[in-house]
Amino acid sequence: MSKNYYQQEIETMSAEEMRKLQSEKLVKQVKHVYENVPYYRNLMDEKGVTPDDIKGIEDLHKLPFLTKADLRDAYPYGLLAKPLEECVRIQSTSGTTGRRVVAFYTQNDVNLWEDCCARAIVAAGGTNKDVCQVAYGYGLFTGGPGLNGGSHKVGCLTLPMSSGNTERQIQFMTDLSATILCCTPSYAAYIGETLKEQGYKPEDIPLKAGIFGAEPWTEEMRRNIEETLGIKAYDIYGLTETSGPGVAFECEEQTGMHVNEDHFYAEIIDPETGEVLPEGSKGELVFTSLDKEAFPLLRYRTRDICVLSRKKCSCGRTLVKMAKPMGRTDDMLIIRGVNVFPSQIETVLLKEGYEPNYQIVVDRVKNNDTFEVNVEMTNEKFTDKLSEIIAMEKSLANAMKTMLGINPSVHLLAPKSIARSEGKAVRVVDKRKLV
Ligand code: DLL
Repeated sequence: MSKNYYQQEIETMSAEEMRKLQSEKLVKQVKHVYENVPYYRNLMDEKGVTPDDIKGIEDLHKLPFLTKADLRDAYPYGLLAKPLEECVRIQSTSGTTGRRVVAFYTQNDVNLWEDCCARAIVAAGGTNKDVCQVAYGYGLFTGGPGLNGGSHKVGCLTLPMSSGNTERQIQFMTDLSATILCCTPSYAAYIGETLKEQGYKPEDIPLKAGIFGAEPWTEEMRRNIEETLGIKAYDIYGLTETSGPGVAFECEEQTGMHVNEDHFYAEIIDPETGEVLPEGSKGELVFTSLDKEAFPLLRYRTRDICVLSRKKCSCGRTLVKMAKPMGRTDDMLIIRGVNVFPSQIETVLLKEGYEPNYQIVVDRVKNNDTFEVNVEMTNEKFTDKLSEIIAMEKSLANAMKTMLGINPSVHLLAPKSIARSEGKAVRVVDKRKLV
């Protein structure tokens, strides 16, 4: 049995004790939100629910859901539950202003978030003897700051690398003998391949573990990364709305991620009817943050399709486990760790004077996402001069990069060359087979 706990009492708490703790926190949290977030109070009033109706977790289903559309409506301060003077940080998702989620944190929120990440690092075998290389993006994205904070809490020597500059990643990794790597699985695979090309064998690489998440990845990819880097690869899940990485993390059993359910209560619902489904059912994952102060979301619909399990885990943790997300209920793509909605591409095309006749093609070549956008030229823009076409492609790619934060390769096609569909247009061809 594993002794790798960061907060053993919580991580191995009995189901009854956990439910009691969650119930106490929920009652307090609902009062806090009702009193301080007029937006959510209105939703509760519309449903005819008051804080007095919520006596424990068994009453959670009475509360209204929150969706990404609510976050957009309430942007930027409408869901804030603490005065700005008490907030010390924001983090945000990638995307346009319209899609952007801005999450606020008090110092206590940051502290609890970092605890969640510390649990993940310890579950991956991390101690204060480790050198933890954080190669998630730093800045508004939650990956870098979250794992950085967790790594400090564990007492690892933290290398705040951020993503990119692979040569430098390898240099620091080898010179400083990094033992834990935190980044997206696709970047881990890319680092692995580069190391291999440079002649490194798994036994020459100092790493022992990796904590990879922020995008879907398969068991095949896990095996591939584990073999190339000579490590054990652990999954980690989270979203900006609930604070970031560390909502759930994998233990040595590697059969799903333990949800930090003392902070985030998980439900699975039928995405069509909103009905709560029993354990083991596949449906949309919904989270309630039980003790976040500044940005506490109640019954937030993640759009991730998932399954929960309370099967006993050999690591000794009693925290409920979530399977790897099995897709989404919306059309969001995650390309190189960045959230991309087809509607964003459409917005750029219309702004730049194109018709919305396009197709996004995503693939994974050598473990790296490729991102192509095929766009029809309009009759007005049509030209057969190569230099003009190249210039137009470049300018469109730049406009998309500004909108999305990542660079697509844009191909202009002759008018009417993208097949018209009789039903829904096929806007996305995802060849990565991630689930
Ligand atoms: O991706 C937070 C994060 C950072 C998680 C670093 C793990 C590691 P967002 O950018 O808001 O936040 O994207 C959240 O990414 O709803 C899922 O669809 C997807 N996602 C996150 N982790 C995983 C994972 C961060 N382990 C969205 N497997 C979520 C599959 C994941 N999908």
